[in-house]
Amino acid sequence: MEEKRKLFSAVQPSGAVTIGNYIGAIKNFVALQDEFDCIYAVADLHAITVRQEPAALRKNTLELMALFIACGIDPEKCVLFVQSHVPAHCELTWVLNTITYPGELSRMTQFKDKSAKHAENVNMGLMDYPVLMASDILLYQAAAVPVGADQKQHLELTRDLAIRFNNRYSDTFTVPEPYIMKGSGAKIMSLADPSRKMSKSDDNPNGFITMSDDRDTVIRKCKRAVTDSGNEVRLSEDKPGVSNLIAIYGAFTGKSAQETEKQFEGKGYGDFKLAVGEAVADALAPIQAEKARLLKDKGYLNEVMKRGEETASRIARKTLSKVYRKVGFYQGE
Ligand code: ATP
Ligand code: LTN
Repeated sequence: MEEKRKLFSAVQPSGAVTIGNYIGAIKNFVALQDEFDCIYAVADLHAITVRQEPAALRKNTLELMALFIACGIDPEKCVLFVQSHVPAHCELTWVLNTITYPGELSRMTQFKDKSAKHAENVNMGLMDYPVLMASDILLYQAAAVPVGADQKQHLELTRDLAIRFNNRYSDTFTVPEPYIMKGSGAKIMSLADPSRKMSKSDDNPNGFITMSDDRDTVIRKCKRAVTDSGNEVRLSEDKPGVSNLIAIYGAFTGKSAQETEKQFEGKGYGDFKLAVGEAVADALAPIQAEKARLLKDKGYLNEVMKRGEETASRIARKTLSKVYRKVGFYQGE
């Protein structure tokens, strides 16, 4: 049997998952599970680079695992695990740190944004975040990494580190390709300010829709979404608010921008926003129901995580021991 190419991605359990995370990342995780050998992690080590309430982090980890499965990731086809359960992630990070330059990390956009946002807690972990992310990917020899557009810079660093290591110590890592959706789905913007990305850590909850928002909340947030002057539903650079809603509508209904423009020809923003809200709420309802059902069966979720941990550890160990051998760590002879 021909071996499929490997794919890795992760989401942080750092709060309520937004429809931006879903459209930019999780939806693709589901779509790619037949084409690739997929490994998906709950990135709790990454999450603590900004302060987390311990009880909330524990709860969010379990919830994210349930959400992955509720969205359609099949634990029989994919490896699903929690990052901190596999120590190799930290171990490889240490080695990769020794071939990473501080300047490469301090100029990362996410580091600059998050340092500004969490000025009271600019820690080394926040700066080292992309090296941990590179370790996640390289441990599994992933060829493809589905992420939203905001992670492109981190993927470039991952590629640089893989190439640098391979050149210094001989071929060890697969150099991964980012898998970023084409079009506007790769970066869903805030409903309150379409010049900024939709983010779960936004202080204004009207900016984002979470995967657990109820129907009324979803419809209210869509109705309130900032749109542009005029009243024509049309995809255009000078209509960032409407274009963003067209992308969201498309992601949940499968309709292209042209189809949506046609559907709402001659109708105003009001009708369109209501339709977006209803489409999102309709799509979220079954996911929410399935997630609630899964959360009642903690035994099952724990078992999935355990199985994932075992498979992930096995693959990761193999790469790590290769790395340790190449850098010259004595491993018994
Ligand atoms: P925060 O917004 O708090 O910084 P985040 O949501 O960006 O966190 P993650 O939970 O790690 O961080 O993101 C998970 C995945 O969702 C990543 O692949 C990321 O690129 C993608 N993603 C995040 N926000 C968006 C967005 N607005 N549009 C599309 N994809 C997104
Ligand atoms: N930093 C990512 C989450 C993440 C990730 C990864 C994504 C952690 N490790 C490895 C892809 C591959 C984010 O989306 N904010």
